[in-house]
Amino acid sequence: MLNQLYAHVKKTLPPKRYQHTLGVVKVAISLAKQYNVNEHRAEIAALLHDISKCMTMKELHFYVDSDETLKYYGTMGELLHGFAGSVYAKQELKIYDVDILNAIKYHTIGRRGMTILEKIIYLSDAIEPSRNYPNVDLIREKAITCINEAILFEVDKKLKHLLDINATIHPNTVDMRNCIIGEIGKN
Ligand code: DGI
Ligand code: FE
Ligand code: FE
Repeated sequence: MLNQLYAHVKKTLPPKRYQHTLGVVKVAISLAKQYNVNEHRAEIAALLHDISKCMTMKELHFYVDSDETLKYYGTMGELLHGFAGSVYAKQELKIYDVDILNAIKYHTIGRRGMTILEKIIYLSDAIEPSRNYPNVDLIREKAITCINEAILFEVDKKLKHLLDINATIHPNTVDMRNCIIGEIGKN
């Protein structure tokens, strides 16, 4: 079953995107060990997180459900691929584990109250070995000691970039940040 999933992802994604996916799998398995999360579930979620990344807008809209929030951001493929990916994983690949499906769904924009598996996939995506941006090594170090602090650092970097380029900011991204700050306060 796992071998078949790897073959399917390899066939579906261009080589560079597949290499990125393998990087996310590697980091996600190591973080799963670190945070006592089931490694098999982390592997599947990481493997499938970008399965819809290369879909056309038409394909994306075929899979995305009519989520209220997405109505306002539905023209942006970047923000849709996680949502489409989770529906695709369920419908086409028969993945029924809700935590895995949510980890795929929210890996780009996050959400309030993420589970540890969702956080692992979100962060692994941002720090896998081929990612290269200022302070990525600092986030990699923080990921080992405190996943919330690592995510906060990464989200702040992302928000600054989105503000710089005058992009719309999805409310989930802000919700995730507020929620993580609350969780860090309780540590
Ligand atoms: O699919 P990947 O490239 O591996 O990574 P990803 O799923 O995190 O997608 C990254 C893209 O998502 C990047 O171009 C920034 C964009 N993004 C994330 N949150 C927001 C956002 N774009 C906008 N406009 N608003 C957001 O809140
Ligand atoms: Fe993605
Ligand atoms: Fe990714």
